[in-house]
Amino acid sequence: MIRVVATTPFDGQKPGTSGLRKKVSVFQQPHYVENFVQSIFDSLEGFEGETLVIGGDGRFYNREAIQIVVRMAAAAGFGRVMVGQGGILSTPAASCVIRKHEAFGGIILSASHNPGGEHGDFGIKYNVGNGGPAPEHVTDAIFERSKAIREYRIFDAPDVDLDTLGITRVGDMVVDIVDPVEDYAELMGTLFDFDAIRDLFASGFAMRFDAMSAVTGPYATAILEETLGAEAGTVVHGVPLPDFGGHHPDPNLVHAKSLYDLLMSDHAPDLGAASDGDGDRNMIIGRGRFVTPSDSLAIIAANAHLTPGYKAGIAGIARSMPTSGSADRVAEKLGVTCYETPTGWKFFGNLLDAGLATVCGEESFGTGSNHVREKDGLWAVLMWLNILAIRRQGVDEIVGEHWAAYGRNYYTRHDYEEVDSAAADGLMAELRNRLDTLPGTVIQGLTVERADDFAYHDPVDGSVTTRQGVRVFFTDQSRIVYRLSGTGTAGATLRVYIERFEPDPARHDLETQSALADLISVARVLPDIEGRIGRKEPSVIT
Ligand code: VG1
Ligand code: CO
Repeated sequence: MIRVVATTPFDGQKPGTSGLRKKVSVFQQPHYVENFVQSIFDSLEGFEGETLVIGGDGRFYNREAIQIVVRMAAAAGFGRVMVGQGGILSTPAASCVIRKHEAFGGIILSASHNPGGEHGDFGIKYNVGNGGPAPEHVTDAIFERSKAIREYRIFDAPDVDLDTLGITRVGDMVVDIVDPVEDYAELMGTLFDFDAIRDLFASGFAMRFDAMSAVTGPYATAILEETLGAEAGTVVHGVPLPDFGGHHPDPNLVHAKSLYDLLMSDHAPDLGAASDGDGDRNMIIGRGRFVTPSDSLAIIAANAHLTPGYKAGIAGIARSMPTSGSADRVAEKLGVTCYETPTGWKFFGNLLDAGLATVCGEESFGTGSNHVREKDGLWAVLMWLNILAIRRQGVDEIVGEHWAAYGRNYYTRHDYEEVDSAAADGLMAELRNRLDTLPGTVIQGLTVERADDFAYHDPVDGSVTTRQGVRVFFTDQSRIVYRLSGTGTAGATLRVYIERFEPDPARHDLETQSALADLISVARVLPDIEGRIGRKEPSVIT
C-alpha cells in the first residue's frame, strides 16, 4: 500500500521568511510537493503515531496539495491527521488547533498575502509542536534534505472527502475532518469580553470587515456577526475563493483601498478592518484615521490590561526590527522589556514560550500574542473592539491620546517590487560596504549617527541570525532600514523603512509622507536607488 517513488532534487526548495513560496506552476510539477513534504518529514523525529494538523487558505491547488500531504503523512507513520473542513484553516487557527490538541506539528498550505489563482503563488509551511513556524535550524535542515532527496513515500489510497466532518482512515492513520472555526472561536471567547463587545454593537457601533475573499471570512462571520451581533453585511468578501476574486489579499493601503476610502468618507462606519490570504495579518482603520501597524502594536500593548485575557498585564513586548519604536516607549513606561527580532514570526516563538513577551508585532500588519504562536488578524480586531467597548472613545481619539502621552513615530514603508535580483543584491552589498564610513557623513542636511547590519542574538536558545537588514540612524532620532523581501516569487523586492520620532504634540497631525519628506529623499539618494535598480518611485507605499 505504501509506494516508494524515486525522485531527484529540485533547486531552490529553501523556505523564506515564512515557508516555501513559488508560482503555482512550480508546485504543479510532478514530485515537487512530494519532495518538499518528504524533506520536512525526513528532518523530524519521533512523530510515529502522533497527530499532524493540515489546512490551508483555500487558494488554487489547496485541495490537491492536501490530498498529497495526507497520503504522505500516512506513509510516514503519523497516527492521525486533523484537517480543516474543505481544506480550510487560517494560519492562527492552525496554530490554535496544534496547541489545543497537542499535535506533533502542522503543515499549512498558503502563500499568505501573495496573489492566488492558477497563475498566482502557492506555499507550504511547517509548524512545530508549540504551534509556531519552524525555527531556522529546522527550515535549514529541510532545505539541506531537499538537496539530497532520492525517494519519497506515499500511501496508495483514494482521495479523502475533505468536506464531511468526522473520522475516516488512510491505512492505519485516522483522518479527522474538523470544523476550522470552532476551536479558534472558543479561544477568542476566553480572551475577550464578548458581552462588552455585544453591548458596543447593540449601541449602534458600525464596522466593516473586509476578508478579501480569503480565509478569514468564515471566522469573521461566525464571530463578529453570529456571536457578537454585528449587523449582517459587516463582513464583506466573506467567502474564500481560490483566486481571491482576482484581488491581491494583502490588507494595505493599496490592495484594501476601497475600505480605506470608505473610512475616510462622510458615511464611514466607526471601524474598518481587513485581513490577508491566510488570516494572520490585520489592518485597522478608524473613521478618518488609519492606524499604522506599529502604532496598533503600541496601543494594544498599552491597553491590553483592559481585556480579560490580559488583565494581569503583559510580561514583555517583542517587535521585528523594522517595526517602529513606538512599542518601545510603551514597554519603558510599563517597566517591561521590548525585544527586537528579525523579520518573520518564527523569531517570536522562543520569547513567547519562555514567557518573556506577551504581545508581538510587525510593521507588515502583523500583531499577536501568547495565545497562539502565529500572528493573528482577527485577534487584533477583537482586541481593538474590546478596547473600544471599554473606553467608549473613537479610534482617532484613542490614537491621538496615545501620541500625546508617548510621542508619535512617523513611519512609512516604501516597497520596490519585482526588481532585478542582481541589482538589488548589488545595492545591499554596497550599503554593507559603506557601514564603516557612513557615521558622521551629512546627507542633504541629515547627519548619520551610526549604521549597522542587524544581527539577532536569541536570548532563549543563544542562536545568532545575521544580515537581517541595514540600519542607518541619524542624529535627529530618525532611522532608515533597507532589506530584501523573503516572501516574493518574482525577482527581488527592496523594502525601505523610514521612521522619525516626534515628541512635540503640536506636530502630531501632519500627513506622514510630508512629515518624512526629507528623510524619504535621503533614503533614495543614499544607496542611489534609481541608479541601481532603475526605479524613480516605489510600487507600494504604506
Ligand atoms: C513579509 C513581511 C514580514 C512577514 C512576512 C510573512 O516578509 O515583511 O513582516 O512576517 O511577510 O507574512 P518579507 O520577507 O517579504 O519582508 V505573511 O502574512 O505573508 O505570512
Ligand atoms: Co499572512
